[in-house]
Amino acid sequence: MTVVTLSLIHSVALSQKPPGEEDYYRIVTLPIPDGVQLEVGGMTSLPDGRLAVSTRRGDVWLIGNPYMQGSRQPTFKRFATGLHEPLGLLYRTVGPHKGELFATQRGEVTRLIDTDGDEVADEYRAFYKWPLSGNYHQYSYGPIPLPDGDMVITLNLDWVGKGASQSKWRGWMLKLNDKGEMTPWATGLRSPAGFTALRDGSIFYAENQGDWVGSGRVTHLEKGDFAGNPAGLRWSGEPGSPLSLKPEDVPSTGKPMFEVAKTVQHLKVPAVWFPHTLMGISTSDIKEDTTNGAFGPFSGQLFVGDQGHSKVMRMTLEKVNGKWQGACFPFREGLQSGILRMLWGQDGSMFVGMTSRGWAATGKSPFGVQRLVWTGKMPFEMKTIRSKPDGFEIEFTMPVDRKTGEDPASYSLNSFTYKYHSTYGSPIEDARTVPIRGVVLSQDGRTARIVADTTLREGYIHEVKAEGVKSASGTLSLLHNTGYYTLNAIAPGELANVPARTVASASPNAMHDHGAMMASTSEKAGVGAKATGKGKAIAPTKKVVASVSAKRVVDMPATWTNGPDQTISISTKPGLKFDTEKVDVKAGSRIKFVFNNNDDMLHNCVIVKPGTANAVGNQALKLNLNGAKLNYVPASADVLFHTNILQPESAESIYFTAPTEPGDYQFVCTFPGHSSLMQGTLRVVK
Ligand SMILES: [Cu+2]
Repeated sequence: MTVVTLSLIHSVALSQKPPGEEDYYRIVTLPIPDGVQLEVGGMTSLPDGRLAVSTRRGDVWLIGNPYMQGSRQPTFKRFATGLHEPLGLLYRTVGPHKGELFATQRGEVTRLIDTDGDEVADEYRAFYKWPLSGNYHQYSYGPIPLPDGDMVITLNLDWVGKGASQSKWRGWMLKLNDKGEMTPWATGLRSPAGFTALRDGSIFYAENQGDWVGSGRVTHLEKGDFAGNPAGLRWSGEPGSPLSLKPEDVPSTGKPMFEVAKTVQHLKVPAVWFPHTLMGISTSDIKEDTTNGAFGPFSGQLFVGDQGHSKVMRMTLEKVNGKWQGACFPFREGLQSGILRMLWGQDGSMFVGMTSRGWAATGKSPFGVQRLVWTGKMPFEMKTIRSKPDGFEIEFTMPVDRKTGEDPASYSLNSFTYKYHSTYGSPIEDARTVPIRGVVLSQDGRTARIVADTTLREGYIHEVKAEGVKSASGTLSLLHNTGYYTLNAIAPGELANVPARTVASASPNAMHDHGAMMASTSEKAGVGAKATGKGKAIAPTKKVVASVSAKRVVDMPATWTNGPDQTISISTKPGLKFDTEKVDVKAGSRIKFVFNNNDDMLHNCVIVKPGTANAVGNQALKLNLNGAKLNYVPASADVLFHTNILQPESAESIYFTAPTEPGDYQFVCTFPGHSSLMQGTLRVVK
């Protein structure tokens, strides 16, 4: 290990460029023959090392030599075809169907049987079926094997402007035995594309932001659990249902989920929240690291894919007072399409299966398979974060420098939560800075105990940053300096021996300061608006002045007695697009601008100066914890006008006077992950 570390330092010193993710995890792209639309829905490995991939187009491909050994190209053989969007594939290794491929189509789990050994399926046998409503959002996933030989599948909710369960068992996880007998396992699911069973049999599933889901999250599901979206409870009266909770038993109060769970029986809080846009935007597959070190220093931890941000994230778990909880961290971005599936290769590398049709992603390719390979270099990372009775303990992947590692100023802690309500998503709620009393660094420099100067808030997400910490050699900063720990329960144990701090940094002040910081950020947005002077001609009504900035005027100005000169209506299209590429307006004319969000996710529309859409989109990303509160609109002179973030199936009209200077102005959605794709031109003409 020492040798590895030294060689890394050597190479850094030579290049003078801080190492990036690519120095530790290489991406190897699998070449795909022309004509194969490999929109990966499911992925499994065969005992001989080949990959089997089911595609959303309905095919199953067997891919030989996926490791491209000896520089040979992979081979593709079509095993099955004509399936209905199979979003899961499993090679059975136990039981009476050992050696068969199981695919989950929209309406059934199907056994694909090759009777004559020519590696083409001859029989497609229904193993377990369920009804369909025909709604586009009725995705079905799995099966995932359990250690006891059973399997689980999950069924998405319909989308009808909100989540709905229009046919039986939508919104459920179902358990299947080898005879094809089904046991309803848990419900409250909304869009459960990824789930896994750990080696100990514990089942975890990943949820996507939506109605009743403030942010992405991973939840431990035991029999009879209710994971939060009430639509599936419609079927709780059916025979075999493990719970009798009804949709009307679940109040939409906007209180945090952990509060509501104190009174709603069966409601299960997540083990780990993945803060929306701070980590990713759409969780997908979950994989436990079973590589025993072949994939790097994270053995036993979990990796979670993200569809929209084309990246893989990392998650650690611990059990405190009988509850699962833990932290998530960034891991590796830059993959070529939207990640749906992850699979361990025989060499301990990770295959990543991707598709982005209709589910746009930052990766520009429509589909693909890539492999993440550990280069053998040790990344300087927070390996894990653990709860302590008076704070957190960070374990690093390598010893840290004593001076920066012991300095409280190298760290910061913030806590926050989300609303639990029928609305789509949630802003960050009740954010507070947690003052740090001190830091105790272990003798070997590998763990730092961060002691809070206030009682931690159970139930809240804790942002743990270690921005100032350097590696023992002093040359490296952390590859990723932030983790998010979901504190369902504060761990018991001994308090660290750190004396209370003196008056200068007493905790109540620190908390106040943070509130002031947030407020001033919002104010700045308003001040910036006035400073640009663009709102001058608008002469808004008094009500408008009181409620919105000059960049977002939602009532028609009183002086527009003849109404607007032009009304523009722009809508969204699936796949992160506006329905309008270009629209012309006359310089200085009065514009009513209607933005319709008829998509199934959140969007805004921001009108910016020519050529600045990408820059404004990037500034929006940097708003971090303040982003949602500010509608992802940065305080920038390049921003001329904007709508707020709009819920799905909602619209907002804003009024503005077009710039007097002709040019190709732009409109852009600055919701994180959208800005590079959701752009259009507002051409101002004489
Ligand atoms: Cu958007």
